[in-house]
Amino acid sequence: MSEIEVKSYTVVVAIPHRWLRQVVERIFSSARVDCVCVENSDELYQSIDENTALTIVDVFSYSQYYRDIFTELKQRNAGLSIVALVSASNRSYQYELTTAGASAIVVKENADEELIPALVQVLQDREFNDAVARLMESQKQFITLIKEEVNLMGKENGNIFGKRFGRRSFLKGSAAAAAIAGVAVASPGNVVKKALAVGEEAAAVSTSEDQIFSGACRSGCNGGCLLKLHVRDEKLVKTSFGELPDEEYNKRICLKGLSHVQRVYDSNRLKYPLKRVGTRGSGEWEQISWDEAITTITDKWQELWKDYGQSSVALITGSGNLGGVHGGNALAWLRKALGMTKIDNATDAAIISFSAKALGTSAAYNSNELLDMQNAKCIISWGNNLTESNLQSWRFVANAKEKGAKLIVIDTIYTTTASKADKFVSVRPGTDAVLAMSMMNVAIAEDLIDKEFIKSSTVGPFLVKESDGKFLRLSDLGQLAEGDPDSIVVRGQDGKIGLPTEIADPVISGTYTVNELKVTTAFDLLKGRVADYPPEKAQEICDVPADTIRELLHIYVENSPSTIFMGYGLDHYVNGHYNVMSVMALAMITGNLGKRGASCGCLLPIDAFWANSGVYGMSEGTPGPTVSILHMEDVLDNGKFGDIPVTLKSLFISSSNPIGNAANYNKILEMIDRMELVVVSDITMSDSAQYADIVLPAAHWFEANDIFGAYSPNPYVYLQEKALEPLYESKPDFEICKMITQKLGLAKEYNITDMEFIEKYLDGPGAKAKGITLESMKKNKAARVLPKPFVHGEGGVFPTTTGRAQFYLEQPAPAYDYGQDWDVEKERLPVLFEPPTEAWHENPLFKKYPFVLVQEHTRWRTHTQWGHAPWLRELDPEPIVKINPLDAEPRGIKNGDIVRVFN
Ligand SMILES: Nc1nc2c(c(=O)[nH]1)N[C@H]1C(S)=C(S)[C@@H](COP(=O)(O)OP(=O)(O)OC[C@H]3O[C@@H](n4cnc5c(=O)[nH]c(N)nc54)[C@H](O)[C@@H]3O)O[C@H]1N2
Ligand SMILES: Nc1nc2c(c(=O)[nH]1)N[C@H]1C(S)=C(S)[C@@H](COP(=O)(O)OP(=O)(O)OC[C@H]3O[C@@H](n4cnc5c(=O)[nH]c(N)nc54)[C@H](O)[C@@H]3O)O[C@H]1N2
Ligand code: SF4
Ligand SMILES: [Mo]
Repeated sequence: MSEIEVKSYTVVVAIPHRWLRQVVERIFSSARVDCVCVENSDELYQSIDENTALTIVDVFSYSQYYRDIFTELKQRNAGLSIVALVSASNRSYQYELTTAGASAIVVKENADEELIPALVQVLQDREFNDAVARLMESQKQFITLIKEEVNLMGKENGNIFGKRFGRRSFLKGSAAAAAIAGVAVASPGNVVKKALAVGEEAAAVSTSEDQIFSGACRSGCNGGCLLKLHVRDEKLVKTSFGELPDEEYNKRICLKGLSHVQRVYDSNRLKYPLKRVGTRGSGEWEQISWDEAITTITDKWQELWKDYGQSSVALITGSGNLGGVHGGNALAWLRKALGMTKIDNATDAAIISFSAKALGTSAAYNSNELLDMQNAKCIISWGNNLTESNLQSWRFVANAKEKGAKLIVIDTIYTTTASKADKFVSVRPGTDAVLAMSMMNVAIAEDLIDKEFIKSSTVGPFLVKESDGKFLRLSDLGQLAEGDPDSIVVRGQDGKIGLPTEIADPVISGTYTVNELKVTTAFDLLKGRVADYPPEKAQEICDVPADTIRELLHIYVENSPSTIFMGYGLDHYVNGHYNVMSVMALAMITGNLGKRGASCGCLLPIDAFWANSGVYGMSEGTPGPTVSILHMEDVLDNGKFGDIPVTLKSLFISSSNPIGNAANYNKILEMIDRMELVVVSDITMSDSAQYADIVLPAAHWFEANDIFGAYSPNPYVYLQEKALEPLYESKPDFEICKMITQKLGLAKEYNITDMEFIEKYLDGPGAKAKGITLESMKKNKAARVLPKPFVHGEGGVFPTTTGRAQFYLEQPAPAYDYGQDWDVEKERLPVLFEPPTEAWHENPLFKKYPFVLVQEHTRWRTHTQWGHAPWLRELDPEPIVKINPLDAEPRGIKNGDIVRVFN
C-alpha cells in the first residue's frame, strides 16, 4: 500500500464509484480544496490524520461495518467531520449512522441536491471559509457537471443513459460507474468506452472485437449457468448467458452472473501470498513470495506429521469453486496424497444423505429434470424458497403454473415464493416430518394410496423379519428355495412365497410366519408409524389445522402427477433427515414418482457421470478421517472423533468460508485459536482469510481451464475455457495444490496441466458412454449427460440397493459413523418425532428467546460470495430482519427500524 501524502486541511473522498468520485473531486478542485481519493478502507485509514477536516464515505461499499469504520476514523482524528453517502432513504438508518459518528448523511440518489449543502454545513466552522463560499458557488456547477458527465457517457455509448437520466436514475448511473471502476483496476485508458459493456442494456455496445470464451458460473447457487465471457484487450468486459443445446434451458442468468466483472476486478481480491505478522485477525500482514508461503506450510506440516500423524492436518472445503479440476478434484487428490483429515461443514447433509438411500445409490439428488415440471399438475415447494434460491428453476414452476398446475408452498414464513402460491401452508419450524406423516395418515385412512405403485416399485410388499429387521430372502426359506439366496421374496394373496417376478399380486399388509420366522410387510410397519399422527394430533405439533392437512393431501393426490420440489428448509434442524424421509415416503405411497410430472427431490438430477469418470483412481495415498465440524470441541478436547483418534493442529481452508457460514461462529473461532497453522486459499479476503496465518491468493474461475457439471439443475457438463490470465500473483487452485505436493515430493500423477486433467476426465467410462470427447467439448462447450426426457426411476425402477423406492431401510447408517450409539430400529422408518434441540416452544429457554431465526439464502448473494459487488450492494445494502407484524407491534418495532438480533 503506497503512503499518501497529506497536506494541511484535506478532504478525503472514499467513494469507490469512479465516476461519482471524479465528479466530487472536480467540485473540490474548483473550490481549491485539497482532496485525496482512496479506494478501500485501508487507504482511507492511512490517509486520515489531524489535518483532515472532512471525509466523504460511501458507506455501503466497505466490507466492514460502518460503525467500526467511523470509530477507527475518529480514533485517528477525533474532530473529523464525516459525510456518509447511503443508497437508501431510511430514517432509522440515518439516525443510526448519526449516532455512529456521521456529521451528515446524503442519499446518493439525491446527491445533486443534498451533497453540497451537507458539505457546506460541516465545513462552515472550519478554516475553510473561502472554500465554503466557493463550494456554494459551485452548487450549480455540480448539477451541471453531473449532467455533462451523463451526456458524455450517453454519447460515447449509444445514448444508453443520456435520455433517461434524471434524479431517479442517479443510482443506475452510479451502478454503471461501478462497473467502470472495476475494469479500470486492470485497464486504465478510455474506460468509459471500453467497459460500459455490462448488463443486458450493454448488449448494444458489445462489439465484434470481443473474444468470446465459454465459462461456467459455479458458485453453488443451484443455478450452474453457462456463460459467455466477453474479453477485450485481455480484459473481461462483460458476461452474458451462453446457449445450451436444449433451447428450453436458455435465456437467462441472474444479477450475480451479470456482475462477474466486479468480482474479477474486485479491489478486495487477494493479490499476493500473505503472512500474518500481528495477532490472528488483527489484519496485519506481510507480503511474501509463493516459495516462502509453500515452504512455510510444508515445513510445518512435516513437523506436525512427525509428532501427531498425517491426520493432524485437516482440509475444510466448500462450494466456492465447483469446477471439476480446480474445485473438488484437486482438493480430493491433495487430501488423499497427504492423508488429510476432512472437516465436514455439515451443510445440506439431511437431504443429500437420505435421498441417496431412499431413491438412488449413486446420485445425490433424485428427481426428474426441470423441463418435466410442465407435466406436473400439482407442485409442492416444501421448505424451499424458489424465487431466491432457485433462480434458474423458478421459471419452470411458473410455466407449469401458467399451464394450470397448482402450486402449494409449505414454509415457516411468508416468502416471495409463498406469495405466488395457490395455497400457502405455514408450519411450525422443524415439524415437517409430522405434517408429512399426517398426510400419509389421511391417505391411508381414506384409501388414497397407490397400491399398484407400492407393490411394484417400493419396498412395501417386502417381508421384514421381526428377528433382525432384514427383508425375507430365499436363503431364509431353507429347503423350499431355489435360486440366488440373496433374492428378496414377497407373499402372494394365496399365501405363496416367491420372487416379485413370480408373484403378480403381492400382499402389502399383514404379519405372517414363514419357515418359523415372524415377518410383517414393510408397508404395514410404515403404517404403524403413521398411525401415531392423525391430523388432530399433528395439528398440535406442527401448528397446521387438521382440516388443512386433509385438504393438502387431497390437492396433492387428486392432481397427480404431482412433484415435490424439496428445499433445505427441511434440513435446518436436528435429525433433518426425518423430515426428508417422511416427505419422500409420502411421494412413494401415493405413486408420485418415476413418471412424467411426478418427482420428489431437489431437482438437481446429478448424474453418475462424475462418479465413474475414472479420475478418482489416483493410486497414491489414503485420505484421513472425516470429522463433523459440529463436534470440533469434543475432537479438540479429547483427540478423538468418537472412536477415531485424531489430533488436529493445522487447517487448510480452500473454497470455503467457515467463519462466515458454519454453525456457531464462536466455536469456529475457538477452533482456529487452537491451531498451530491456519492456511486459507481464497479469491478474496474472506472472513476466514482474515484469521489465517498464511493466505494464498486463488485465481478466479475464468482464469483457468476447467470442466463443470455439479450442483446444477441443467443436465449438462460444460467446458470452461481460460479467458484471462490470473490477476496479480494469484494461482488457480489446482496449481496451488500441485505446488504443495511437489514440494513434498508426493502425487507425481498430479504433475500435469489442467487441460491434461480434463483429458483424463473425458477418458473415463462415464464420458465414453456418452460419446463425450475433448474435441466435442471444445466444439460444443456443453454436452447433455442425461437422456431426454430424464425421469428419475422411470418405469418404477430406482438405482437403490433393492431397485425400488425405499421408505424402509434394511441397513441405515449414520452420515458420520464414529462409533456413536444409535438406534437401528428407529432409523429404518420415518419418523418418531423429535423437536428441535433449542428452538422449541416447550423449551423453558423460549421465554427468554421467543423467536426462531430462519436464515434466508438471498438472491443477491451466494452464501458469503458477491458481498463486495457494488451493483448488488446497491440493491441490498445492509442486512434485513423480517419479523411478523404481530410480533413486532407489541415490541414497538416499526418497518425500517434498526434492531439487534442475538442469541
Ligand atoms: N441466490 C442464492 N441461491 C442459492 C444459494 C444462495 O446462497 N443464494 N445457496 C444454494 C444452496 S448451497 C442451497 S443449500 C440452497 C438453499 O436454498 P433453499 O433450499 O431454498 O433453503 P433455505 O433458503 O435454507 O430455506 C428455504 C425455505 O425454508 C424455510 N424454512 C425454514 N425452516 C423451515 C421448516 O422447518 N419447515 C419448512 N417447511 N420450511 C422451513 C425458510 O423460511 C425458507 O424460505 O440454495 C442454493 N441457491
Ligand atoms: N451466513 C451464511 N451461512 C451459511 C449459508 C448462508 O447462506 N449464509 N449457507 C449454508 C449452506 S446451504 C452452504 S452449502 C454453506 C456454503 O458454504 P461455503 O461453501 O463455504 O460457501 P461460500 O460462503 O460461498 O464460501 C465460498 C468461499 O470460496 C471462495 N472462492 C470462490 N471462488 C473460489 C475459487 O475459485 N478458489 C478458492 N480457493 N476459493 C474461492 C469465496 O470467496 C468464499 O470465501 O454455507 C452454509 N452457511
Ligand atoms: S449466480 Fe447462479 S443463477 Fe446467477 S448466473 Fe450464476 S449460476 Fe446462474
Ligand atoms: Mo447448501
